[in-house]
Amino acid sequence: MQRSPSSSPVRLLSVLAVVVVASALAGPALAARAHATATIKVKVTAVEFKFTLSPATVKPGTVTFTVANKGKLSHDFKIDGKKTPLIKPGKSASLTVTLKAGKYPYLCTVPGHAAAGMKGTLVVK
Ligand SMILES: [Cu+2]
Repeated sequence: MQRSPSSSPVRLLSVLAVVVVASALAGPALAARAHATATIKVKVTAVEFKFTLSPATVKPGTVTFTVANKGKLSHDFKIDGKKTPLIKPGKSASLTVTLKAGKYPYLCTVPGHAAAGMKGTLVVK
């Protein structure tokens, strides 16, 4: 950038101020972009009385479960302390959790459903 000879100190200061503000705004945005990784998507199908997860194993990161209830009763899906609302037959809901490597049990919290088979373990590795 070439400075014109007529640049006054005041003008330089205001240019500096703009640069400072611009980098303050750009800083967090760039940091967020650098840390962002693609969200992993898992399709969950709920029926009486089981869940099918696709894929059944995921890498660590932010995982969005899209739970489709293809059964005839209402179901929900709970994993890592979070759960979807109760999902009516034919409806779906999604749930996003951030998972580290490990094994995460999941289940339907409607009484009796987990015991009947609506549970499993998601492996994150
Ligand atoms: Cu259920």
